[in-house]
Amino acid sequence: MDIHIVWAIIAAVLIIVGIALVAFALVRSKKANAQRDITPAMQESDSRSSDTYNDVDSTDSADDSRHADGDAASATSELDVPEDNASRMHRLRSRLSHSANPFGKALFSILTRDNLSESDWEEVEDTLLLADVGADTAMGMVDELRRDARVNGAQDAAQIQSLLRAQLLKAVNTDKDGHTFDRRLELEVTPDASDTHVIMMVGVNGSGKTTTTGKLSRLLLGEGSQQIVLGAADTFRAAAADQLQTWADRVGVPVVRSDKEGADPASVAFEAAQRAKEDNAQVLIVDTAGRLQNKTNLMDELGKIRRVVEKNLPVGEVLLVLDATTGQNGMAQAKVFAEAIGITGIVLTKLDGSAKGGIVIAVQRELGVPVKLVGLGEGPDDLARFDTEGFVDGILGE
Ligand SMILES: Nc1nc2c(ncn2[C@@H]2O[C@H](COP(=O)(O)OP(=O)(O)OP(=O)(O)O)[C@@H](O)[C@H]2O)c(=O)[nH]1
Ligand SMILES: [Mg+2]
Repeated sequence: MDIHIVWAIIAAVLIIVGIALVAFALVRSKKANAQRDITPAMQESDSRSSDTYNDVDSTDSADDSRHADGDAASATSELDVPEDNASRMHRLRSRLSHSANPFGKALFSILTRDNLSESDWEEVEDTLLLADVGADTAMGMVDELRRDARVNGAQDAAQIQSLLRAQLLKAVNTDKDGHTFDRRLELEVTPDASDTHVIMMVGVNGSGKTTTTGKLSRLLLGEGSQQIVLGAADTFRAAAADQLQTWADRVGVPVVRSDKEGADPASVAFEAAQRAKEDNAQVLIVDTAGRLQNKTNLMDELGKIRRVVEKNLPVGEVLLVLDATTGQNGMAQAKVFAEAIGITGIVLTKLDGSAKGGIVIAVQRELGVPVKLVGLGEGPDDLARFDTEGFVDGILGE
């Protein structure tokens, strides 16, 4: 065949292939544009996370799930809707009252005896001690009950019952100096919508920090918070960030994290604060490690996390997460945290598995800060605001 004809055929084939490739590329780009129109926010957040968070990943779980099927509406419906507040309170109130050791019943049966003797009063004190209310509080309550009984001349059972209830409410609601506790979270005390409120979770390992971080984000979403960011500043265990991510994915909350085990937790916390600030989020919750090589390291690290977060945002709340089943042992650890970094409130977890309800009174008196939240189970919505009356009713066995 003539060489010119061969070249002409090759040129024709190349031109056809070229045209086909250009047509294919045009169809692809048209499809991509259509996709972008459906989820503009998604694209914005993607470019943000790849531009700004190279070392520390910022994963926007809601956006990721939208990527997966390219259908924003169906992805949204896959997210959990946290339980609303009224139903949560109703469900957990009875669990809270059952968690309290009904030592009030025992007290009541002693107090309704005729002519209380010295040994009866000792029995009252022992009952309080057994319920873990702490020695000082037990003595104080006995003194007040004795005085009240004399002053009021309480004779009949109903009178004694209401006296006891008032005493217990006072013990649960006031600190050592008689000041009434304010159980509101800082974000409710200064509810300026333009502010980002930072909550740091601290406590020994296994107390329930990560679980509570997840549950708290659900509780706040259920109460109407629009945007929450989580910071996975526990880099001691690689799995810790995954654990937090799982919680976040369920409600579509972004997590700022590092996948490197042993990464600097303070830098994760710093990035998290930066992201929360840039996003104008209402709340940033920072999960921290409960264990390091030693106690001093842990306290130093928590201090550093706090300082770097405060370069961007003030830390309004430091919640100490305490396992109620550890009783008086947990108290010693709690004091170390309180002294080293200062705390603004307590989350008492695993109250569902504890019959030592008196620990609420003891820990508040000892640390001088209120129990703001209680964990009442392993379910995602098993976290509640502490409800004093429900709790005291439980103590009284009502
Ligand atoms: N029954 C019950 N279990 C709880 C509660 N809160 C947490 N837990 C369980 O306690 C265990 C430890 O919880 P985590 O949230 O991992 O504890 P942590 O403080 O983050 O632990 P580290 O990350 O190791 O420091 C998990 O199995 C939780 O399900 C609660 O209120 N009730
Ligand atoms: Mg944890």
